[in-house]
Amino acid sequence: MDNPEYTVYLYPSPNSLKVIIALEELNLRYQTVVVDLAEGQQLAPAFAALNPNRKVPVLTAGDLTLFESAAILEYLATTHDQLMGQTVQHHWQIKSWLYWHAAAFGPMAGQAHHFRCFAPEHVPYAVRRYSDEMNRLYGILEEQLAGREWVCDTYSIVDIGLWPWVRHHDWQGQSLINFPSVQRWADAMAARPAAIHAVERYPIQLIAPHKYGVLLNQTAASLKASSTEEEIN
Ligand SMILES: N[C@@H](CCC(=O)N[C@@H](CS)C(=O)NCC(=O)O)C(=O)O
Repeated sequence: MDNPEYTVYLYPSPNSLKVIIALEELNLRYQTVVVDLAEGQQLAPAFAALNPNRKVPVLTAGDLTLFESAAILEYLATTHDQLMGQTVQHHWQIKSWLYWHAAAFGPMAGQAHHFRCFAPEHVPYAVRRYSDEMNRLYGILEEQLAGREWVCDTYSIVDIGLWPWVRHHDWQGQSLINFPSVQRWADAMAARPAAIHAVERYPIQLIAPHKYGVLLNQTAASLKASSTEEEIN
């Protein structure tokens, strides 16, 4: 593609999917670079220069480099003046829910996935803790969606941020039978062309258990060592 406005560094995972859905909804031109997390490409100095936290997604737009999926969603919505409400009050309501998604729903879902599906040892306390917390959060989302088409009334980046996690509610130990408004909303999200495109183009890619090491054994010292190693080579 000639001179796309945006480059997305991604791995087919919920956080990366959000960015693709937003770009598609906004009808923007972008290119993608897959960062192979299983091979530890996120730890390479060239990637650490884009995101000091060494995780995907990252978005670049000219001289600007952004990390954290919620910041990227907010940037795209604000820059293109869409998906972020029309009034000041609505805008801040959307921000509250965006932060809720980034600080509560997403991280707790990630921990639930980890302890329920991927942890090398079974830890009943952690499974219960994160499954219960997800159940509580689905209850909050259900209350919010009852009588509303979208989380903040009109379609927004909050819907885009939440849906890639809700798609995997079973990994979080939840059934949407208990959350009928969430089910109705998730079906509506799944039917949007932007979401259809994103999941077809980037189907979730699970990392093979024998490759978990690179994800699970990161410490400050190991990150430092990986940057030094790559610099020498
Ligand atoms: N809060 C971050 C989370 C990003 C994140 O956890 N990305 C994962 C993939 S979904 C990752 O890059 N993991 C690589 C690693 O942990 O080494 C966001 O919303 O962008």
